Parts: sequence; C-alpha cells; structure tokens
Amino acid sequence: MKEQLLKLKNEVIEKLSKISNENDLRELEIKYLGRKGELTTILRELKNLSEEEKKIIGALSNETKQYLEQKFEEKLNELKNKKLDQDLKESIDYTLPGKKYEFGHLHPITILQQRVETIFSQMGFSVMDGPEIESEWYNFEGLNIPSTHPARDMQDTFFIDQEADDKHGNLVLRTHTSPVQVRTMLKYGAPLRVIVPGRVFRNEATDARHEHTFDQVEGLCVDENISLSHLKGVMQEFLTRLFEKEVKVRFRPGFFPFVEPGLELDFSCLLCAGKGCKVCKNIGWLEFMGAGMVHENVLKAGKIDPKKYQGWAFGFGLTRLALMRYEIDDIRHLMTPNLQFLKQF
Ligand code: FA5
Repeated sequence: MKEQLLKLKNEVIEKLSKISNENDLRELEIKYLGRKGELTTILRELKNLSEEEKKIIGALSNETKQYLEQKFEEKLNELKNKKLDQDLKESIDYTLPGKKYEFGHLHPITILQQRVETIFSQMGFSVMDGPEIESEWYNFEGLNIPSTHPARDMQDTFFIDQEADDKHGNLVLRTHTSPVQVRTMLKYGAPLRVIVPGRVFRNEATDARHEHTFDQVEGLCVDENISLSHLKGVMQEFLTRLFEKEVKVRFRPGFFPFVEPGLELDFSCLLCAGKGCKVCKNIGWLEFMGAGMVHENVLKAGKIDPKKYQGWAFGFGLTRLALMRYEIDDIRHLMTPNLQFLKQF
C-alpha cells in the first residue's frame, strides 16, 4: 500500500503540472480525492491490515491526502491569477493613442516683463519692487501731487478705508509705479539706476486700450550730470533690442507733476519705419510713455540733494507694449482666462 500511495502521489503531481483550466482541475480532484476517488479506494483497504500496519499506513495516507489537497489549492490559485492577468490584458487596448498631458506656460505679460528686465539689467539697471497697496503719500504727495491739486484727477483710483501703517494717509491701490521712485531713493540714496515693473490700478471705464488693472514699468536714473540725452539713448537702445530692429525715439512736451521738464516719448512706427501707415495713423510715430527730469521736490522727498544730483524718470505701460509687441487688438484679452487666446504665446 505504501507503494500504491507513492505511485498515486506522483501520478497526481504529474497530471497537475499539465492542467491549464479550472474545470480540468476540478475533475482531477474528484478523480483522486473525491468520495469515490482513487485515494479513498486505497484507504478502504486499510481495514484488511494489521494494527501495526494500520498505524503506519494510516499516518502516511493522511499525510499524502493533506499534501495533495495543498497542491490542488496552489494550482487553483495559480490558474485564477493567470486568468486575472489575461482579463486585464484583454481590457487594455494598446492601439489607443496615449494620454496627452497639458503643460502650462508663462503669461504673455510675464514673458514680456522678463525680456524687459533682461535688457535693462544688461544696461546696468537693477530691478525693484514696491507695494501694490500704497499709502496716499507715496502715490501722490511724495510725487509733488498735493491733495488739492487738479493733477489728482488724472489718475482716479480705489481708496481703501484704512490708514497706512506709516501714517502717510489712507491706503490706495497705486495708480502707477512712480511711488517706488521715492521708496528707492529713501532706501538706497544716489546714485541710482533702477526699473520697477509692477501692477497698477485705476478707476477707469475699460475699452480696447484701457484696463482698470494693468502693468507698468518705471525707470529711474539719478546721478551727477545726468541729462535727457541719456534717457533718449537708453530708450532707443532698449526698444531696438526689444523689437530686434532699428527704432528711433522722439520727445514731445508733456505734463506730470513729478517731473520738470516733463515729456512724452514716441518711437518710430515698427511697420512703416516712420513713413506713415494705418497702424500709426499716418503719423509715423507711436506714443509710448511719460518721462522727464525728476522734480526737485521729489528728489527732496527721497532725501537726495538736488544741488548735487539730477535724474530722469519714465513710466510706460507694459500691457500696452504687449499689444504692440504681439499685435493684439484688444487689451481686455490679456486679463481673460481664455486658453484659446493664451495658448498662442
Ligand atoms: C503715468 O502713469 C506716470 N507715472 C508715468 C511717468 C513716470 C511720467 C515717470 C513721468 C515720469 P500715464 O498715466 O500716462 O503716466 O501712464 C503711463 C502709461 O501707462 C501710458 O503711456 C500707457 O501706456 C499706460 N496706461 C495708462 N492708463 C492705462 C490704462 N487704463 N490701461 C492700460 N494702460 C494704461
């Protein structure tokens, strides 16, 4: 019987290795371990053995039974896992196109701002920052615009019902980047060469060229023997590098309370190079920015000696520049989250 059990065990192991589906496995199990199975048949013979043999063969047959039961269970698990793998493979269609991941990119204003910063940095200017929520004093009085002065009407803003920490009047949303002029002078003194890109706000009805929230770039240069010819040279170089073509600039008289003399700077039309076309309305020039020699009172507000130092300042609209640079027909596109528009840059 011992040999019979061993033979049966080897037979089952051999057959198990060839089984490839659950049905065949079940049939094999019934055939050998079932109630009328071959192992049971062998065990029925036990009663014909002596007590001594019964003990030994009984233990051996139990051992064989447990061993085979375990092998059947292992085989069942193996088949189930194989089926799972198969199902998974069939549920994936490898011919489908892959998932496309969307990557964002910088906003056109940021791209342009970085370019502006690079060009001015190359010309020896530092890049400064200032608060968007500003005290009335820095936004107006420090720039020679007293509260009763009609020039305040030029830049209507949003007033905040809260006093500034520095007790310089109430807080306002800054209407221009010019307040950083005085802040920079107070912090660093003269000589100075800085630009200040930043967001500004005005209480303004919007149209294709006007926003209530837009970006400006301030420029300030303070030193001994500084004149407007330096400004002309710097701006001509800046615009030529930015547009990658020869650009000329011209001055026209302009009024800003914080500069004296004040001026407006135009540059030659990029399309017709000054000859006159639809874009420049046949003038040959495009309006660009306000500028001028820093007013004595502003230098004094910045604790700089006007007898020793002079300087010029300018302020241009970065948002308006983006309209020219990218040929955008309406400024309001730049503030929308319209991806169709933004993806073009
Ligand atoms: C000023 O803001 C002065 N601070 C500029 C300055 C600085 C002059 C230093 C002298 C010395 P102005 O209000 O013109 O000036 O605005 C400057 C630029 O901002 C304009 O040329 C224009 O490009 C842009 N700008 C003004 N208002 C708007 C608006 N509502 N929407 C978009 N851009 C605007």
